[in-house]
Amino acid sequence: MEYQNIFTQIQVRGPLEAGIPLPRGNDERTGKPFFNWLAGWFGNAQIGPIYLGFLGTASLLCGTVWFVITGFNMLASVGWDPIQFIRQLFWVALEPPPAKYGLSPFVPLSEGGWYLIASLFLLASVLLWWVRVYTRARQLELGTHVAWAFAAAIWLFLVLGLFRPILMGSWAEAVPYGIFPHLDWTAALSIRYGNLYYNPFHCLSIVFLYGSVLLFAMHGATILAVTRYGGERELEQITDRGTASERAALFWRWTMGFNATMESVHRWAWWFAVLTPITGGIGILLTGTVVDNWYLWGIKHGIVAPTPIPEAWGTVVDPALGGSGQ
Ligand code: 07D
Repeated sequence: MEYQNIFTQIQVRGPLEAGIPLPRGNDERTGKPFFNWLAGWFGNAQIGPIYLGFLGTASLLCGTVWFVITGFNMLASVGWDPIQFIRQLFWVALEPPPAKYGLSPFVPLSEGGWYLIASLFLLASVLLWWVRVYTRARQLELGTHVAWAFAAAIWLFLVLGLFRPILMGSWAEAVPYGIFPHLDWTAALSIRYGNLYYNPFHCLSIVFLYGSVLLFAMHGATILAVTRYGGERELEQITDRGTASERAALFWRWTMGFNATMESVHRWAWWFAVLTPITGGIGILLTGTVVDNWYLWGIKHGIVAPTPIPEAWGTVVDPALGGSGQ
């Protein structure tokens, strides 16, 4: 018999439990807990109880308002036809106001006013959820690492929807709500500012994104490989290094000459994940504000290998400068 699997196979079911009383009080819990076999494949089989509190409830309410405003605008855009709504779900959007309104908060509802209202609720929802994550961690007397990692993602979210539009002087710069429309927005931004691939912060962000994926796969695989020696009890292995962590460490020293420790691998993972949106946010903040064309910026700084341009084409001029290219 071998212990090798993708899904969790062992579902330990003790009595349903509500969790320890919290040292700081304020630990109300909502809902009667129950077991779910399918949930047990992916994590703990016990669902609930959940803590909602004021912040959680307010955040969910604001999120729902954003969701409903966005959904109804999308439905209106297909003439209130539910069939078309489903058929075109991937294409419909709630778009920000056009550039002529600048940063005005007073925009006709049908021209982006709804977008601004919805965005305000989304902002409130995300920020309230952050405070909830922070306060729950404090209540449990944990570190606040999850909250700060979430803050890094919120930094990119704020750059995309608030800081950059403000610096550019127009809400039109914000990202539309919609599945393909938000992807079209990324493509349009990349083309408009001379190809985002040449933005070094986009490069860095990709390094950390792919790096996070690689680290996650390496760490997940390593721990699964040593669970037969109790390796998934990582804390015990940190404080009293057992045969599982010894083997895991040796495996990596054998294969690549270096090993992270049972503790440091989590710091690697946290920093790689957090640096993805931090560097990304810097890159987006610079786009159109400090740098108008990343391709020309790349040529200027010797990053882009100069492509021989046929004589007849003349010099390349930043299209944003209104040059004709001679
Ligand atoms: C988006 C922000 C935090 C989100 C929060 C959540 C809700 C509620 C509601 C569920 C993820 C808010 C909550 C909204 C949800 C319900 C109901 C975090 C986010 C707080 N790129 N690119 C990146 C690659 C190209 C472009 C990052 C690769 C093209 C733009 C990442 C490629 C073009 C932007 C990345 C590639 C282009 C990015 C995102 C390959 C045109 C950004 C990191 C292989 C398509 C963003 C600096 C992240 C950024 C970004 C990867 C190509 C455009 C590293 C692998 C050349 C405009 N790209 N990209 O963590 O930061 O996102 O850029 O081609 O803005 Mg890119």
